[in-house]
Amino acid sequence: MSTEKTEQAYALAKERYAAVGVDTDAAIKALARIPVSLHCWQGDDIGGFEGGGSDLGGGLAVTGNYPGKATTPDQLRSDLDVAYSLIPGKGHRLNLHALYGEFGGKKVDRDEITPEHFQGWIEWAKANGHGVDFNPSYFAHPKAEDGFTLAHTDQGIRDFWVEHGIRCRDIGAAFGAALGTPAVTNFWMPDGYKDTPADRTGPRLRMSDSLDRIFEKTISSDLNLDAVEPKLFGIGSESYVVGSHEYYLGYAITRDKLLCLDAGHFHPTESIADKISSVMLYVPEILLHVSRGVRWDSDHVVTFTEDLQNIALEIVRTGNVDKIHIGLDFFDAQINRVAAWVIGTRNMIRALLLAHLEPAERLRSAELEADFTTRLVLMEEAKSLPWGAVWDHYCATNDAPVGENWLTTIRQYEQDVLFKR
Ligand code: RNT
Ligand code: ZN
Repeated sequence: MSTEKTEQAYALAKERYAAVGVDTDAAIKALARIPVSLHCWQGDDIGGFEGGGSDLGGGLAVTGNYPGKATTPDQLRSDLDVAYSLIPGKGHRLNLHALYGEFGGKKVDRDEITPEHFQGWIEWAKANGHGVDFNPSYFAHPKAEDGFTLAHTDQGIRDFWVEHGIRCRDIGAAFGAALGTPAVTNFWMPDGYKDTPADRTGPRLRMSDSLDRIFEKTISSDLNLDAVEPKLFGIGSESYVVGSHEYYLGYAITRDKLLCLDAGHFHPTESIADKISSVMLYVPEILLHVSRGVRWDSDHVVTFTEDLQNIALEIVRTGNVDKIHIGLDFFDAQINRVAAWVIGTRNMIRALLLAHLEPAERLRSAELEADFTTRLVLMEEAKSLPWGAVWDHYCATNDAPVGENWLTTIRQYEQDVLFKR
């Protein structure tokens, strides 16, 4: 569509929205300030650059073998550059796992990593205006092979992983200092039992002890923010996960940590949308791992589902978006990996736009007057308001392609780069 037509459609949409009390220009302005953190691991099936060849483990499973996977830091950065160029808005972030350090062919174990190994990422992020978030990697390692890390019964193994956690916070802080925006360093550990445990308390006590040791040092929240990520179950931890929702909710509240809500980490009929307003009352900030579980925590590419729309609505309705860090968490190796990032991130931003276009004032006043008929009418009619025209305008004015045209860029990149790897 021509720019002229996009703008004509936007002018009509703006008028239509004004009639229901929504200022589309204000919505766009608010949206432009929200960063989304792209997860590095969609680019290479959570491979990383340690070169060890350990099984992924931790219950993580990536399916598919689409050609062109990134195998070096430069390749991954180049793929990310293409993805960011097709996503509207500036200042989107990168969510990096510890196993993506640059080790120059040397064996550097997880308890030896330092900010030095992430210098390449720091420089790239600085040059491209990205903030960086960080994650210790408690999987794909011989010391995590039996499914336990920080809650392991073996003191030596716990000590090893505690050291990893301590170093990761320092690396997060180094990113924060270099980039002028704090890293959210997110702790997810796979610890759990496949079959019915005899003791559910012991591992949780060991986990708390390990985490308390990791978090002992105070680090300024200008540099680093710690988050903890609960999970209901995983492959190989079907019967018991040490870091359950109740466990980490209590931990985060008592230790003043961020709680991470992953959309795939609850019972399939449960949505994290409803949890946001509750946990925000008791923890300082939250991190989201926006994902799409299909029948289980399958980490499918985020599509424009009702669940996603509800998550975005609840983020915006809190009126506290600065305290909600939006990360993505999916991995699909059956389709072009760069396209997967673009699809999922554009959908996240699209859902945030739709949330900003909600006729919020009219809905709330109907609700306060207990006029539930009006509330339902407004909600349903809002679904067919011309928000697509606002989205096209947003893309056009924020350096991103309008509509599906971005796929031609991906196809060209396949021919020029990906298929030559
Ligand atoms: C696993 C968690 C975790 C991972 C990443 C790779 O169930 O969701 O966030 O997906 O850290
Ligand atoms: Zn997650």
